[in-house]
Amino acid sequence: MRSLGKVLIANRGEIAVRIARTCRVLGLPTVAVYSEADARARHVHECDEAFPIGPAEAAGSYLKIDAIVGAARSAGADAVHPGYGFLSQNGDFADAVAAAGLVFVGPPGAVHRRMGDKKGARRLMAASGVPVVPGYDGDDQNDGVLLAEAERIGWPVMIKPSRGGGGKGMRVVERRDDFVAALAACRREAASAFGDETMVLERRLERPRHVEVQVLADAEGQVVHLLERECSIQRRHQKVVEETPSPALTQQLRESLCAAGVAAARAAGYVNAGTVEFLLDASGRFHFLEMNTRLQVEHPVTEAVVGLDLVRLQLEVAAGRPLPVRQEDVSARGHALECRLYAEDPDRGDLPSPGRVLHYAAPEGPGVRFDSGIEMGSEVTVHYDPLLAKLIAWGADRKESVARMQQALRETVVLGVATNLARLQAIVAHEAFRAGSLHTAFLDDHFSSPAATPELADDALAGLALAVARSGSEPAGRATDPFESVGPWRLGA
Ligand code: MV4
Repeated sequence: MRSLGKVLIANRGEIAVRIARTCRVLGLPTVAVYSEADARARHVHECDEAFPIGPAEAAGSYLKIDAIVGAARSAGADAVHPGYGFLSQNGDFADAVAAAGLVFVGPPGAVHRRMGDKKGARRLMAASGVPVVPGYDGDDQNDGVLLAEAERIGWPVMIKPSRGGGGKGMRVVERRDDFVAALAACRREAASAFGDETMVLERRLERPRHVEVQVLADAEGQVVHLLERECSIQRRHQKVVEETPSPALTQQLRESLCAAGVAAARAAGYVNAGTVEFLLDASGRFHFLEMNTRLQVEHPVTEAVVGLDLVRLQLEVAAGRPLPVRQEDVSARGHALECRLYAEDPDRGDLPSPGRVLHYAAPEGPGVRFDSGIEMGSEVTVHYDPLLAKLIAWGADRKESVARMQQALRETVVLGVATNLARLQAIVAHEAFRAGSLHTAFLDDHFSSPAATPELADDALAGLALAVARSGSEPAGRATDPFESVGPWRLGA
């Protein structure tokens, strides 16, 4: 066992701020890294030291293994926390950190590679008794073999690149006649995106729910689960609202799902915090989809109901300590919801909306948590994910967490960039959402027309008026007409 010292956070935005918070609580010094676009970003302000690592483009900075390991060395860091996205699931990064004599806060490279390959992961899971979607994960990748396997599986079939996680590069094929052309297109895309054209085939499940299991494992082989999260409300493979417990599970189903999550983690030889994704079909059967070998964006809902700090547990396990929680100590209290606040423009097909955050107000109150990566004056650029903040609401039951979330959304104000705030308000107010009737086509079914998302609520407009009044007394150099600085906001109809 080693005790951790200085932690370099190899990330930006809200997750870097989140990780820095726990490090500070634990008394661990923190090191930020930043690109040229982020010299004045919030995460830099929240850390004790900061090192520049390259240009705005992530490929030259947050994705550059040498630059980050170099910064860790210069800073005299002892550990590197990768956050999510960027290099967090890159086995070569995990190995490079370890080779530099530093602790990687996550599983070793071999585990990332093992689970980052769908063909191998499916086989490993099936061999370990974890149910997978009926499909094909064989080595023989000839057109004829794949077509015959697709016929056996039954239409519609999904073609998924073996190396493409999170929905990247997958295609649905409705009938035999379209298969060979779709396969060729998938291979071309996968070859350029992943340098590997291996495909797996799966039966396309109809309107499945996405339910995932949070697992934690230590270096001694202890594995526990921290129950499930439901993440069915997504658009273009981007999650928007998540919750725990899932309204879809009976206690019996929950137990078998969570046991399957633990079995998956054991089969993977897992260490640290990870998430096992399942699809739940209409008949209540669940199927392994993939494993995320990192902390998830939506981890706060789990923290809210189980009362644990996942980043702290990650750091402890990474330091070689045994897990301080046994399975029998884990229990859920109440219900938690998370809404992701994105800088994207509902009037422009949800395209990212870069700009300066002129003003924002965070929600407060019982059971409310706001994890943000921004501060007044923050610049939202096109270079990175447009996630501004996450609102998390806890309640004694789903009804209370939903009501608290509605209040939290009413209190939230962001001026200067367009956001999906009104969309979030409409989602949590929707009767299908209130009924817990969630599935992966929820947003397409209920929110594809702009009319489904009304203008922002009156409370938010009151916040706008306040901010407009304040912006009138701002220093020179900003827009002189307060209404100009309001950006995409509109008053009235
Ligand atoms: C599927 C599926 C239906 N059948 N696989 C999307 C993200 C990636 N992790 C897997 N995804 C899906 N895989 C089979 N065999 C439907 C989806 C899917 C989806 C899954 C979860 C949440 C939202 C989704 C939206 C579209 C498609």
